[in-house]
Amino acid sequence: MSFTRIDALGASGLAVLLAAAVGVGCSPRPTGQVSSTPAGSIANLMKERGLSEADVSAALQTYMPTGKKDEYYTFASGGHGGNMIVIGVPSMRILKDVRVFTPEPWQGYGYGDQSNQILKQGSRFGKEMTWGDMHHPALSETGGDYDGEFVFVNDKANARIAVVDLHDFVTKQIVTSELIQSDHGATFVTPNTEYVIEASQYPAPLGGGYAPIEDYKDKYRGAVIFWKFDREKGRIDPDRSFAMELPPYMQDLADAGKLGSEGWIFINSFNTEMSYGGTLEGNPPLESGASQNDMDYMHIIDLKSAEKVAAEEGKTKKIAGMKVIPLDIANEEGLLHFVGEPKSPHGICVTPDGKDLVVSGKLDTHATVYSFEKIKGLIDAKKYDGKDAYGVPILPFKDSIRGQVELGLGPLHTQFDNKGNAYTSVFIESTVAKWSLKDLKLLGKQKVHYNVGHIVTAEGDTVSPDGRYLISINKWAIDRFAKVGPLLPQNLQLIGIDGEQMQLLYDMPLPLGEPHYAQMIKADKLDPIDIYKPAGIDVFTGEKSEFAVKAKEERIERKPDGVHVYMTAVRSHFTPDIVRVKKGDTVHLHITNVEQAIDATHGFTIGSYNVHASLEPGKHVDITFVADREGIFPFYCTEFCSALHLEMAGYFLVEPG
Ligand code: RUQ
Ligand code: CUA
Repeated sequence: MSFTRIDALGASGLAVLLAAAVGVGCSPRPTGQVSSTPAGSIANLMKERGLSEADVSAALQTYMPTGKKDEYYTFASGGHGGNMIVIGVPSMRILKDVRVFTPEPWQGYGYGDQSNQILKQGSRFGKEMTWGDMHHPALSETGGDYDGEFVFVNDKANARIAVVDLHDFVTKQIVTSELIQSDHGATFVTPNTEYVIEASQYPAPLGGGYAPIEDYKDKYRGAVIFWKFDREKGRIDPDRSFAMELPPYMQDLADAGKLGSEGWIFINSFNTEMSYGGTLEGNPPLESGASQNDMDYMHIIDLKSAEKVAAEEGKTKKIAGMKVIPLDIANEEGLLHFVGEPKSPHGICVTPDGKDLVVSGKLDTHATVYSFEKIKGLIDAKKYDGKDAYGVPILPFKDSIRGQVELGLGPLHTQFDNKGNAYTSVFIESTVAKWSLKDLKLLGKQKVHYNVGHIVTAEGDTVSPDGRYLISINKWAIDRFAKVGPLLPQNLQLIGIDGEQMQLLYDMPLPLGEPHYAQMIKADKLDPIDIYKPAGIDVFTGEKSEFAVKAKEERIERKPDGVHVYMTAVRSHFTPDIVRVKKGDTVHLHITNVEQAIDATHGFTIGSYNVHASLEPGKHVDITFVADREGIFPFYCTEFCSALHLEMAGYFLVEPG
């Protein structure tokens, strides 16, 4: 019996199916049919647990029997946890917690030389950051579709971008530019991942210097960085990246054009009032100062032309090492246009066909649908409503839009399905609104609990969304789960969207930082490796390490720079298992897990030395530290790897100097 299309059966159909399956109330089960479910037990279960048919339908759509795998991966930002969570859909089981901006011992991330280097790359003004505020993951794309190779994430607090390789789900690179001091319109990729977009949020003097806040209009600026991605190397190339100066409005979310609008970049903004707070100094608070104007500006950037201008002699300035197109050059070259957006817009989303843009504002009840064709026509005809204070031409709002659709209080972010529908989160009323892109009609609403921010649908911001599932990423959970004190988990709600009406399927508490945005990709698009091959791989270069150790070549060597320990790990021993050093020695541990069996992972720790490593099959790790305390320090394997796991241990002996 197949339950795959049960959502289409409706509740009464479900009852019949269930009855047939377990023989409730209908004809008795034919003799000879073997079942582990006693007759009537499902009906009893439903009764005992007070489950409705809708509940059972939801359970059947999300339950994953042992050994069965999820159809989709969702990559959700971990917010101020600085990590990224990988979730299987429809089961909503957590599959991985990828560390990006935050150290984490289980993965050994931030506990060895290699991953420390990655974290160090993200230093700002010489200071190492051990956390980040991740908002928007972006899967790499080919032809506007997710290709399953990489995912990029941002850190709003410290203006950083990271590259996570989906072959092993490990962070490979963090880039940052001191040009800007925060970001939010990040990360978004162009349809072939040529560029990863990072737009600043809070204006500041470009490059990180000081200027009095009273000089806000003159000295403070926004900027957007176009980070060039080198797919061959799987890394961002800062030397081939460039930026564009923007007026000191607060740039918000961004999106890249696709198909007909490919080559264009769209960025929202708020606070075109250029309010900067100062409540104790007699100024209006930032939030009310920033909400005076009826319209803010969508930034429309001609990226293809900007790329050419950036390559020309004398058209850019170097600020904090970044090549920047100044605002006056951008204006001269016609690279930047504005069009009005209703009050404090937040979400901006290009439709799958690349023809329209959906913008919604927290303080406006509509989603506004812009037509790229109209925008392009106005730009070509130079039909402006005037210019802003910084000389940027403003396109007439009325001539740029295709229409508006009334959605409710506080519409934010929009995603799409495969049937021409759009779904918009409505923050203040805690609903998801479904509407038709074609005739801009509201089709229905689904209540969510509570205060939804972003939503994500399956492949929902690509050129070919899948429909199927939507996850409502809610900011509050209030009464949904057993109590755990004042800090509540987040609530990710899975919603089925294949039927006429949306169906709430599952509540998933997530006891980690706030996931802002997520992207959902078909699982079969990913092809992760099982082990590192050959043994001795440095995970952060992807190459065999020069310090890789082979079985039988383990040794301890004293060199001018300290004691080098070449160690292997294999079930169930470390070789060498006694390491003798003198107090004050610098110790270089080079450990290779020489195993090539799936899941034969070992851990390594030396107690009281804050040393830890995760050694997945084939992985090589280097750990450098100073043996600054004499004594006897047991080391052991931290993964229960075998029957003799407890015996996988040794002694680190630090003799008095
Ligand atoms: S957002 S606050 Cu994507 Cu709605 Cu960051
Ligand atoms: Cu190796 Cu436990």
